[in-house]
Amino acid sequence: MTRAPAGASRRSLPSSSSSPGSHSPAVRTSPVSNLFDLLVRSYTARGKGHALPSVVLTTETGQAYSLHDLVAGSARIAHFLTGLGLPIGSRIAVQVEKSPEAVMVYLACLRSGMVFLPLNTAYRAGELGYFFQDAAPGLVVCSPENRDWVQELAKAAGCHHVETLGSAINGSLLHKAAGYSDDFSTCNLGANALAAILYTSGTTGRSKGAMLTHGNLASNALVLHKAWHWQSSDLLLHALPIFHVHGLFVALHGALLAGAQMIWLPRFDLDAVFDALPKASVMMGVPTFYVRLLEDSRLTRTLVKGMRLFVSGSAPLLAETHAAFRARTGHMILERYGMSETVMLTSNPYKGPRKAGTVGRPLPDVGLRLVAEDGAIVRPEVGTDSAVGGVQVRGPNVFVGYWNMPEKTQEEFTEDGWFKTGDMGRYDKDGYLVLVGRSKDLIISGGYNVYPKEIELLLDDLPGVEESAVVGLPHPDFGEAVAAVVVAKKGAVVQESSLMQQARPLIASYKMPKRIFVVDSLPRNLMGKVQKNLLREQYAKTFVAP
Ligand code: MLC
Repeated sequence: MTRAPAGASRRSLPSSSSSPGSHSPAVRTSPVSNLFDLLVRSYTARGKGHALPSVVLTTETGQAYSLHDLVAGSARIAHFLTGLGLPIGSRIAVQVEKSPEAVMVYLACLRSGMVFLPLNTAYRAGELGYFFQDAAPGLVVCSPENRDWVQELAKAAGCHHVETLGSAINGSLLHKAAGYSDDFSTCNLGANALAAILYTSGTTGRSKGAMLTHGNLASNALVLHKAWHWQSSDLLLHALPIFHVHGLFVALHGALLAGAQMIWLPRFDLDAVFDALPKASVMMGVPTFYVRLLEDSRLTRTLVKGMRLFVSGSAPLLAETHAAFRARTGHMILERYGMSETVMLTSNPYKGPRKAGTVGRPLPDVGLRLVAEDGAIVRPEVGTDSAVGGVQVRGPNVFVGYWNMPEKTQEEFTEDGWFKTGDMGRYDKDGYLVLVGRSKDLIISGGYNVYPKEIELLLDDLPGVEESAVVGLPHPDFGEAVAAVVVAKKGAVVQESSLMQQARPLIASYKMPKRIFVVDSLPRNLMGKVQKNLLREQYAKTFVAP
């Protein structure tokens, strides 16, 4: 029987009635009862009749891990978790460097009925403290060097279990798990059991924990397996972080489900990526990856002749990057669209035209509709662009709600069960979705989401600051970069450099404004609202060459 963990406030499943103009398959729940079992069964099965690679992943230093290594390692950790006496559905908060052992922790959570809560390694104490207070984890796993201060935060949130995991197969977690058996009987709680909580920033400055079930993740992995023609002969170049949907679910699940191999890089390091590319067949990245590859003369057609698929997501890929990549390598990057709450929603086709500036069509099993301001459903129009509407989605991939936030959850779903993504889109003449903006105030920098409100609240609290406005400005490397415009309190003198210095220890570095402009006043409209569009125009050239 599935026990919903305390704090979980789930919405009920949407009805399956479809509206005209929407791509809306019947809502189905996944038949999978545990994602771990699905991945392992599938990995093993795909070996039959094929030369199944005995190695699942190889690290930068050449260490090879077999499926047995991952399964046995995760079994030992699962025993350790169970041995702590934590109730089923306990959150396991993990802020560690990327490593194969971190994957074992993830798999251990899936197997033991715990909920994996990955946290960006860039988060500072203030951010972690919030996540611990909100999610009330049963165990926190952190890097050995952070143990002291993380332990304090965990304790303050009522969590008394803190273990460490380093990237050199070190740390107390592995040490304590070492004595346990390599066999663990998977805890099958059913498709509706929570598998992970992913925190996403919010418009109010408060992050929300998106609750994803085994069924959500399994259904999406199965859909992508087919859509992108995964094969057991694939070698995935994995250079993404594993604390977000892209690296953790889309890339990792794809390779495991296919019985494929991975080259496991701790981060996107150009030299390591160029070393790995000639061996790889699939790479997934944020647009910054492709921009950086293009800036390097080592990127040639010959270098990537063994590749069959380059995927881009998490941020808009500029049409010029798409075109330049095609011209240089002969490859058309496949752009897709998703988010933490829904995993993947749309994709350009594997076979068929991949259109720059579009995110393709809804994936099978994903219901998608565009809703105009007056509530009318926007229909695709053959041969011409459609009107713009808010993107709403539903399907077995769509999360079950925000942790501890029933009201927010209710707000983000329509009465008939569609999730409002906050993105605005239109269909192009071929019915491909084009994202044209966001109804929510969001900056996407190098694939990371940053909500201005969070940074504004922080800046406003600094001594001498009266008010601030944070905007995203065009940036050649990160697509958009965070910038702040600040007004000083009467009589106070504030400077960019000292504001930077004070803010830096308080937030993740990717959220830090790359520039802070001090001005006399912010432009406001007649209603008194700050006109951020004027600020974006005024400072548009800050990071780009004139
Ligand atoms: C790093 N920096 C960034 C940044 N990443 N600044 C803005 N935006 C970013 N994304 C800053 C650091 O703070 C630091 O600043 C300096 O750049 C160098 O840091 P680094 O760690 O050496 O950077 P680098 O390794 O080059 O990382 C850049 C990157 C990385 C693009 C490779 O950010 C990355 O891997 N992004 C992927 C994000 C991702 O996986 N998103 C998926 C979300 S899931 P300073 O000042 O300290 O020197 C999702 C759903 C979906 O959105 O559809 O996929």
